[in-house]
Amino acid sequence: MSRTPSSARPFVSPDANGPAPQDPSRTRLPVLRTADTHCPYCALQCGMRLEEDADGTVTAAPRGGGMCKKGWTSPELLDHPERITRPLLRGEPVSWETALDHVADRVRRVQAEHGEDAVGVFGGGGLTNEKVYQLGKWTRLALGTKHIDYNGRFCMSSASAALNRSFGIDRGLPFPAEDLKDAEVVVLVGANPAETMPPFMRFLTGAELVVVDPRRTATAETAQLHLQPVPGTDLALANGLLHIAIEQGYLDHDYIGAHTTGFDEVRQTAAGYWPAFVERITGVSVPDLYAAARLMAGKRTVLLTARGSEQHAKGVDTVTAWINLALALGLPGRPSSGYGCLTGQGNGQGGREHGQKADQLPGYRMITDPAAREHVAAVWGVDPGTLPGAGVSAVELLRKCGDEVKMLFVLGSNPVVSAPRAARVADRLKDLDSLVSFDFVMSETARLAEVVLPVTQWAEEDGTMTNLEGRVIRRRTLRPAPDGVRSDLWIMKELAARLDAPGTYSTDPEAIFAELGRASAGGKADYSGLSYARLEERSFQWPVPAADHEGTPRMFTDLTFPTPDGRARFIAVDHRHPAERRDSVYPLYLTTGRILTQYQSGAQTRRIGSLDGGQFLQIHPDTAVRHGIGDGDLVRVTSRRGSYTAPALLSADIRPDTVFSPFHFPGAENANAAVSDVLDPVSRMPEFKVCAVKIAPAPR
Ligand SMILES: Nc1nc2c(c(=O)[nH]1)N[C@H]1C(S)=C(S)[C@@H](COP(=O)(O)OP(=O)(O)OC[C@H]3O[C@@H](n4cnc5c(=O)[nH]c(N)nc54)[C@H](O)[C@@H]3O)O[C@H]1N2
Ligand SMILES: Nc1nc2c(c(=O)[nH]1)N[C@H]1C(S)=C(S)[C@@H](COP(=O)(O)OP(=O)(O)OC[C@H]3O[C@@H](n4cnc5c(=O)[nH]c(N)nc54)[C@H](O)[C@@H]3O)O[C@H]1N2
Ligand code: SF4
Ligand SMILES: [Mo]
Repeated sequence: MSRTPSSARPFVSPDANGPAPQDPSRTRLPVLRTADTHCPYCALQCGMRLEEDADGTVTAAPRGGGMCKKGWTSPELLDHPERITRPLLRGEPVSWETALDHVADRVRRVQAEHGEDAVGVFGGGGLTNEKVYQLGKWTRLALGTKHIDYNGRFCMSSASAALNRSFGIDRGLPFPAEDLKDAEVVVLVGANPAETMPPFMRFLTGAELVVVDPRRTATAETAQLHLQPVPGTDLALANGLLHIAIEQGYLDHDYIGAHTTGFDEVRQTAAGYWPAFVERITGVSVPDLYAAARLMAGKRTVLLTARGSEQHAKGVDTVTAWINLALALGLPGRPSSGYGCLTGQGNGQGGREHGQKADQLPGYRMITDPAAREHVAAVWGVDPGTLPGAGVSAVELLRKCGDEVKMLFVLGSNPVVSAPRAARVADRLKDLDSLVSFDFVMSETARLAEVVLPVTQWAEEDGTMTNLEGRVIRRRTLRPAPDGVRSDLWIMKELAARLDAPGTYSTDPEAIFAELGRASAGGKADYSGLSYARLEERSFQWPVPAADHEGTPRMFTDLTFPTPDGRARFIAVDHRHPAERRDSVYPLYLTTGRILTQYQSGAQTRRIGSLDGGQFLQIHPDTAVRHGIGDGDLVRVTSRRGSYTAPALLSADIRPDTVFSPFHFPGAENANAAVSDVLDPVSRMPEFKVCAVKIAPAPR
């Protein structure tokens, strides 16, 4: 196990992350087939060419742009020995007939006894648009339940809610990433792209960088200015920067007057955020606050937030505070300027638009809106009255398991590892009458399932994904799936047939995409002008409301916003402390995140031999000494909810009051055993990025 987090190494270049070393004794055979597709992992969706040799070996290489180590090694999972290729019923291989009949029978029995809402669905932001769309339809029509939500609730939900509130629309980046090359200043708030999307760093080489992160990360290494706040204090920081901007006359009054509402209240709130007061809350020095504000003023500045700033019980208000700052400086809509949020999962953007959110219908419509219900019901050929209402958010859905919810379908997520308060989540799932997992490996969640259904991987399917720029791109099949494996779409169709469900279900992604287009027409995320034929030529950024529409690379360029009055909204927000503060019993803050070589719950990347990186606890040397902990010692990290163990990685790159672990590792090493499940009141995002812990040496 390598204990060196990649953040301990300075960032060199995206190419330093790949290609994976080839076996020199292996002579390349003739190429059997190729496919131009995109990486299976993060929201950057790097363009990738797959080649299959005559002996079945698949290799991946970038198409023009870059790729990180995870992309280069992604084909290793296709023929992995741990890949599942037969349905499993209580761990025993069975035929598809048996498995599907069993699942349909379970649904009928659970619903007959406990009602339709006793069945739930937990989806994922890595699923294609076609899967997400059909999943939302299948849940509402075939299962007839309101209980659907997905892991994007853990990911994007705070930024989504804030974007909708301030701008009236939720597209992570309102401009192409290329535009960042012309920005003069980029502020990265709680984002570590040098590890989480390395090729993205090439867009940032022209600008002065300000990084806001409690750790000196590989990204912070490249910055002109690194602000190192206490976790959970970004809101105060943003309000403090606005205070200075007002005091120093950095505001764009014409912009504020003509294109926004609500500034007066925000100005009053900001007045209370004196620099010395902000320094006391955040730990960022007054001179650094002034330096940051000065850097941004009067320039083409882009503020970008990611999970560090968003995964808090006040995540929505924190993002709002950064948007307020951007509006006050007159940035959104101006060239190479503005606010954006870095989406995380492969289809994190499309995954939040087409109906797997508890309160949502396709095209970013709300399920509680009568007009939206009518439109979508007409496309689905059903009466609007038959559509269920809004369900509950991901954490709340998991909490209901074994209680109100008796049966759960999970696809595209591994919540036993990735959900907060993970031990309790596992207990809840064990309390279900039936857990059904669609996956291609035995994830920790699949291990608890009554039925596991083996599905295709990215190189074996067609579809579309919507990347972090709102760009709709094509996933293309390289080769058919192994014997025994079926697509997520096929399983939905088969189960719908067994349940005599209303509506039609398809296994053809192109046909589903066409239907998705109709369902999204007139919605905020309008895909109705797109078709596979058009996507054959190039990618398009939504909205694309007509077949001759060229897409929308840049939003708000005329300085109007899709709010009722056409103006962006300032919303006054105040700082609150994290739900748990440090005290004498739990004297440290735990924050969590990612390392370059592992992806999410690790279900995929932990199985790839050439990807290294194990669990660790990043800890300041002074803090380690106080606790009698040496480099490499095993440490037990305990919160009010639970504990995990990790080897210590002594590093002066982290604040002395804070420790950090990645969340990619299961079992005794699972950081989410300790993490808090307190939720943001608006987005229902759990507070992944800060809780109070104590640490002690653990016996080996
Ligand atoms: N290698 C790799 N890449 C990935 C993923 C992966 O699992 N592995 N996952 C993808 C997904 S789904 C996502 S959502 C993105 C996430 O991408 P990022 O948001 O860049 O990743 P994180 O590591 O979760 O968090 C970023 C930083 O936030 C800092 N942070 C912690 N607490 C705070 C705080 O209170 N304030 C501030 N300002 N910063 C804080 C952490 O120290 C961390 O360096 O990455 C995507 N890319
Ligand atoms: N402590 C802490 N916890 C966190 C975070 C954090 O920063 N700190 N970040 C949160 C964030 S931002 C996210 S996005 C979540 C992610 O965490 P998870 O939701 O657990 O995401 P993955 O690990 O990507 O799980 C995807 C699962 O679905 C399978 N899969 C992949 N593609 C498909 C498909 O097309 N169909 C089907 N049926 N299965 C598929 C994979 O094999 C894997 O088992 O974790 C959250 N958890
Ligand atoms: S940066 Fe993201 S999309 Fe690109 S190769 Fe790495 S994991 Fe894949
Ligand atoms: Mo995410």
